[in-house]
Amino acid sequence: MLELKHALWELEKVVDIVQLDNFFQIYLGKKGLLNEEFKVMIDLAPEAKKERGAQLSEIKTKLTEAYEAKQQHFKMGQINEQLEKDLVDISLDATTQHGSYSILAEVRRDAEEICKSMGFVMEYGTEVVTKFENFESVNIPLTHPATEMHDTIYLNDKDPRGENLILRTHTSSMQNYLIKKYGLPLKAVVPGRTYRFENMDASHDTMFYQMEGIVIDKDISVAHFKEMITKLLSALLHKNVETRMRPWYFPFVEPGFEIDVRYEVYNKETGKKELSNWMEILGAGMIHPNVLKEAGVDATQWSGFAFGVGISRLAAVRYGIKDIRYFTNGDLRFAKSFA
Ligand code: FA5
Repeated sequence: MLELKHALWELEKVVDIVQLDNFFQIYLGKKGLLNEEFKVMIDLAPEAKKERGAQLSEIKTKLTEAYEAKQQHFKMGQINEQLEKDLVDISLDATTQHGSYSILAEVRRDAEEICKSMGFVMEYGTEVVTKFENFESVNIPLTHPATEMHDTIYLNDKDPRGENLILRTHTSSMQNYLIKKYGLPLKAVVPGRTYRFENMDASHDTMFYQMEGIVIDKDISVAHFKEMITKLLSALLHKNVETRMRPWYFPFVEPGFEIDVRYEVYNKETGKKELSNWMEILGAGMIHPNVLKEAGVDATQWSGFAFGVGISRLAAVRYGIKDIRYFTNGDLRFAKSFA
């Protein structure tokens, strides 16, 4: 005769889903012991039938509950096992380096940090600008031959004046915006991409990085600029540099100059230290009164200097790279050699 206690004891011994299926067939299945008992019960006297019927119903309920609980237990076990197998470790191993900055990005980030430590505020600005921002706001009339110095890349989209937007040819496009945004005195830098329709060569690319610097205050002189730029370039090039100023024409400065640098190098052949050749690295000058006026500044009260340094050329000097086009030609062998 089927007893609940015995059946539960049997269930307890079951250790996997296959044994559980067998258990079900033996006890709870269509041809299982419980149904057999129900069949036998039909022949009993009414009183005994009632009593046995109640007993069997209780056995059926309790056994089914216990069976289902065990079934659930095995299912959860299977799910957990699967989850363990499918587990993806999304944490990165902090001891291994995954990727690295390009050297151009590294020099730009360095420049940003150095300038911040020297008290400059920093803005990136936009690469798509109006002709007003790129030219007129910095004293370059659109008919001026200087626009040809910056062979410009035009976009189809138009600005509110109905003129085609352009890709900025220099970061000086931000000068007017910076003065209006921050007011005076001002000490700001703008690192970022610039674009020109250039004849490409080892020191000219069509996309290159510049960093604009602008300082406006009372009684600012060329001496302030020379002192600051020598310190900035030495920090950026990781060596003490000598700077030289050559008079140069930029419509947005007066006087204007180009800055060359030279520094000590080791000559492998002679085994002696010597000075490198002068290398042009940036344009600069005292901000033209027209640029100040255009931004609403009283040019009789305030003065300042601005500079635009070629980050791509700086990176080339710092790492001894002969051709700046390596930075943008996507050659992985070059990128990996600095990773
Ligand atoms: C300018 O772009 C001026 N806006 C700089 C300036 C700012 C002058 C503020 C005065 C006051 P220039 O065209 O010379 O000037 O460019 C400045 C620097 O950008 C250059 O010295 C050079 O380092 C870099 N540069 C210019 N053209 C290229 C190019 N095609 N490829 C790579 N670097 C370039």
